Amino acid sequence: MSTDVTTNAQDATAVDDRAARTAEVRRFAYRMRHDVLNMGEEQGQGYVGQALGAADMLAAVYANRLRYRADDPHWDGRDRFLLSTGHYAIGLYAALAEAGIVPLEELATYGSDDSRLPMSGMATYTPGMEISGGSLGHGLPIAVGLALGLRHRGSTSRVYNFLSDGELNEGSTWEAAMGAVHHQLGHLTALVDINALQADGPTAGVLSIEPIHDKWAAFGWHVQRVDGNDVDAVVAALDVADAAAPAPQGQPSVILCDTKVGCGVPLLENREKAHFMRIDEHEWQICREQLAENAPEGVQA
Ligand SMILES: Cc1ncc(C[n+]2csc(CCOP(=O)(O)OP(=O)(O)O)c2C)c(N)n1
Ligand SMILES: [Mg+2]
Repeated sequence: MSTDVTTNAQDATAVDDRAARTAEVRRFAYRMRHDVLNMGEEQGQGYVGQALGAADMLAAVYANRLRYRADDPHWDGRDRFLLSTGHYAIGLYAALAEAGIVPLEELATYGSDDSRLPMSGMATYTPGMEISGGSLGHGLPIAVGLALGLRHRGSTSRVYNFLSDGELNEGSTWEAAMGAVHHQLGHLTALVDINALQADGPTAGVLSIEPIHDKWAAFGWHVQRVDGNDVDAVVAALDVADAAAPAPQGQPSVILCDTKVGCGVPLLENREKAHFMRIDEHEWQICREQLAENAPEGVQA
């Protein structure tokens, strides 16, 4: 059976179903966070903080927006979701599993030898992983080329690029941002996880990106900035982005999402050395219990 999640801009805005969609996104994100904790425990460490922080963004795309067929990850009519940040793979695996593209039970193999789910995202290993993203700053350039190619072929697929605030320090990102506007790639949406963190410390200290709304706007993008852990706001922003450029010819959109590292698990929200977290054996269960305390309606805690 094919799961064809189809929500084009016209359908989404014509039908006032946003409350139902956001409720589903919340449940999806909650299950993703559980998956992330389970995968993290397999390794005892990892990029758990980013995955928990970005879960609402990923869920808003996968549970609400993206067109895909779970049983046919290479279906030509699919929307493309490009994860620039290979180290966020643990978060995308959770989304792919909840979307039915990767079997849920396979998450237990995360990071082990011969697994299809390596610690850094690899397109050749994992169904639904469109690009290998370890070298930062390449996602948006690839997205621009892909969006151009799809339009050339007459496709109506949209292209989403997920990138991090650290990637806004990369010159290649801004070359691509310029190219997207030059080529009027209206079917391209960039989602930036602004978690204010990088490997070497806070983004503000490494190389400040502000005023980031104005920079994207100056490059000619349609810009929105939202709380990336406010599911209503992210879902609404995706609706606006698609409605702003419903066709493959127009203004590309960027949604700047301010997120909290470790979101949903207070024990991890204020952790030092949050880029690559080491979590003690006894802490995983505490994390799960803390997450369950805020389970959304309709899911089993
Ligand atoms: C081109 C490139 N330069 C440097 C690195 C090393 N590196 C890995 S993660 C990272 C931090 C990037 O910032 P961000 O993605 O915002 O970090 P996070 O929020 O995950 O802590 C860096 C510099 C890399 N992978 N690729
Ligand atoms: Mg960051």
